[in-house]
Amino acid sequence: MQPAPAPTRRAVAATLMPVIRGLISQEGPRKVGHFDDAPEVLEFVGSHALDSLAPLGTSCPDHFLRTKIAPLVLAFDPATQQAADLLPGLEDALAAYRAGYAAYYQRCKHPDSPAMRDPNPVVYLIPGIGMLTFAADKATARISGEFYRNAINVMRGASTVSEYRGLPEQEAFNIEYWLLEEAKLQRLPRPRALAGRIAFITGGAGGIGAATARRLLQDGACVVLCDIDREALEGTRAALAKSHGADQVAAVWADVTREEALAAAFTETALAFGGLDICVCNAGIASAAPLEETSLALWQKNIDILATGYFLTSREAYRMLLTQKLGGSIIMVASKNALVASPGRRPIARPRPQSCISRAAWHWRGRRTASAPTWSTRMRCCAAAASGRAIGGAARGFLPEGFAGGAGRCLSPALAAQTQRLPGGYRRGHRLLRLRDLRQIHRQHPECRCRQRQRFHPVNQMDKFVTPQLDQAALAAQNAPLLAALQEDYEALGRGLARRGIDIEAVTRAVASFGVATPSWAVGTGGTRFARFPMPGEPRNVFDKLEDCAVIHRLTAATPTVSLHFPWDEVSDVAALKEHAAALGLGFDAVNSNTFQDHPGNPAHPLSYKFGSLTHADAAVRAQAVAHNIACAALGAKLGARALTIWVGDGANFPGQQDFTAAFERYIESVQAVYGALPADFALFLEHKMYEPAFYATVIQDWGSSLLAAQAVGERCLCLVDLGHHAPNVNIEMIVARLVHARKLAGFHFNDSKYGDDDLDAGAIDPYRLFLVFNELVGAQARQAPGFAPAYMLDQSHNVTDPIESLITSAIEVQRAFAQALLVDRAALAGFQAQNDALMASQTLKRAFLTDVQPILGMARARAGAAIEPLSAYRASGYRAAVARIRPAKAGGGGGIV
Ligand code: RM4
Ligand code: MN
Ligand code: MN
Repeated sequence: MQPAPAPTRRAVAATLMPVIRGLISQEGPRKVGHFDDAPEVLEFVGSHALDSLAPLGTSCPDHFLRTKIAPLVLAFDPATQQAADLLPGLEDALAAYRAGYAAYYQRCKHPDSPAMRDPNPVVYLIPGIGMLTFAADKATARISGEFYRNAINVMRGASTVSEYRGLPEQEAFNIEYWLLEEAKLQRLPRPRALAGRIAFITGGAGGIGAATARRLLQDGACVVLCDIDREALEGTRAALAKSHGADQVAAVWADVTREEALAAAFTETALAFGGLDICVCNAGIASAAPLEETSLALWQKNIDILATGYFLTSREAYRMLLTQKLGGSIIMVASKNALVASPGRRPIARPRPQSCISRAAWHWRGRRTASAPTWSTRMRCCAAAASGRAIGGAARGFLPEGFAGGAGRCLSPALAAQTQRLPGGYRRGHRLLRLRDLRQIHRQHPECRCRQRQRFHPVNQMDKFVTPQLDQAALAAQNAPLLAALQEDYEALGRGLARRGIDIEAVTRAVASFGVATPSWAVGTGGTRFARFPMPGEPRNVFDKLEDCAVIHRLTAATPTVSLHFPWDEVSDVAALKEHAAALGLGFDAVNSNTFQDHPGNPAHPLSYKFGSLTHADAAVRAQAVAHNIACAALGAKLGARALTIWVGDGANFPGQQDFTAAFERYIESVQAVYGALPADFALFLEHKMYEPAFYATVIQDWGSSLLAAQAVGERCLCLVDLGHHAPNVNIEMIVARLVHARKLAGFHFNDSKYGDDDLDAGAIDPYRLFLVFNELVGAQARQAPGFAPAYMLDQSHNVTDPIESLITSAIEVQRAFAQALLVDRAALAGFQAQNDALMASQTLKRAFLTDVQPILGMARARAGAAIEPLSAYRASGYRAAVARIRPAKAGGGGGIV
């Protein structure tokens, strides 16, 4: 096969490398890549013999210790295919390679063999394109490539003389896993803090950029210097290469105001190292002129470099981070002097053109999850002293402590104060742009006010909100000492399950894709009818609540969505709320309406719900409740939710107080009115509850009433089961079976209880019941019950625990019950049922329930970049104490959520 032309080869490699890097760095340390399209490589990958020679493996021990016994060959024909055609099959190709490697390890291992090493390929061969190699650092990646080149020469040489043969597998294994080799590996120095990370720095040829590069290099990162000054660029590159090794540093020219130049610079970055982890937007200019002397051209130049340049750089970086799905950091360096002039110093210019940028404190975080592996990205812009003292504290959070001035130095005290005392500024989402100091209009932006609190939400304190310990790198470090034991337990469990005919990987995959929504109302302490005992750092508003929910998801990778409650969570700027959630990597599950209490001062609820809402005897109250539900659904739709949950406390406290029939009919009529006004495809969930606040008779007291109503209302009206809303000992799993049968199961509010609607943590009292519920669900899933697509949500109230800890626990317990239910031997169960073997049937369930699935849960989390032990990671993070410092303490008092 003819090699593709050089530009195509480079383009294909640049497209492929970040994707491969992302896929093979999900677990364990990040890898750095190397691209080689030397003629001998091209000849080999283009030869007919590739398919037969490559799998034979390399022959010389020295070679395959570096290259692994065989490369991964990616089928590709540059004449007819594009780079994009390679991507869809990549994941499977890698999985197959890993499975092959694991099988090789299993076949050949000895009782005292070291544990299996990273099963991902090192060498990737792409016909017509060349060879990619990936390793823990650049030098190793390059050298691995060179070793494979040697192997190519050996194969070529041998094949011309006679027939090339690889080393017998067992022999190869014995060398690869030679105990002395292992001892050598164990004695390697600990990798530096940023080993395997790749940084891109604009304005990298001098000043702050070069200082940042030096520091990142010291910590082990690979650095791409990007600058417009070719001469300075080469000078700095050469100097840094000399001090830190040529492998570690690359240089690329770009004008940051030009889109195509930046795109090319990032292509070069991918080719040089395989991807990106840290982008430092630093290229700037220092033009200073008093306002009256600032020409339009100067203004424009500033905008081009300092605004457009930052935008283009961060956008390209973000695109690459998205491709890798590994998270990363984008740092914006801005001038502190533009914000607050140093004492005794004239402000550089006041207002100076770039103030509009440098006065903007941006705090932005992104986290993508859903079905994809967890990852997070953070972008911060902090005031950096223009003195060359690196980059202020901007990097705290992912860089080692002390990198840039230590904790608390992220913003200068003056700036921190400014960004936190919000009235008088302008903010939307996470951006805070202060205009006052520009002597511009002093105004409050009405849009930014949240109805809940008559002032801005100071949500911009991300530097304080996210404790560094919650960063992905920190979590990985926390996981590191636990990994070996986890792997061991996982393998042992895998063997045990394999004996039962169960593929542990299939279970782990199912668990990994399982999500349960957190209830926004549960991240604050709840309380009982009697009292509420608030804890430090209570969320003040929905933005804080989302941040707490994000912590839960970050640690568990199990709670990608949040269920909101209106009007508790109502805001006037819905877009900002959505943006905030998206930046935190959260989506929304069913939204809830609230007509079980009055909302004094809220113009949408002038009438009281004391005697009911949707079923109230007074049509005006019913209309008000209906309107509220419709508004909730509309709000939910804007946020991307797909359902509205209605729970009403309507009912009677005394016999005779209410006409049962009339009340139920009014309920149906009201719900029909809501249903009729729902956005297209929106579902309506009816939640039943046995009692409270109505102590004698509740209108929708049980699943029977709920089902009757749902059937009367319409197809998209379904029944939601809150586990706590039943009499003690009620057979909830059977209710689930009935609702599945009727195609009316909306989903769940998971919690646990001993007496009533206790709202205790899921599985806290009766984990077996939770398992039995999941047994029904997994059974329904397995037989593909029609219309079966339940929504999983938590609904709890916390009186004596930290809500975040409780919700973490519950998410894990729900996942555990799901995993256990996946282990039920359904064929055997059906057999025992058919034979009326009651004992064995119940034992079949017990066996699944009693299997310790902890390693599966831990592995799913580890693979998703979450915490193997979320509770200890949370406690170690100091998050609660950190938020307590910025969220004012609340006084205790009367009853809370019931
Ligand atoms: C209720 C019910 C609802 C929840 C409220 C706060 O008992 O469980 O789902 O919205 O509490
Ligand atoms: Mn509920
Ligand atoms: Mn409840």
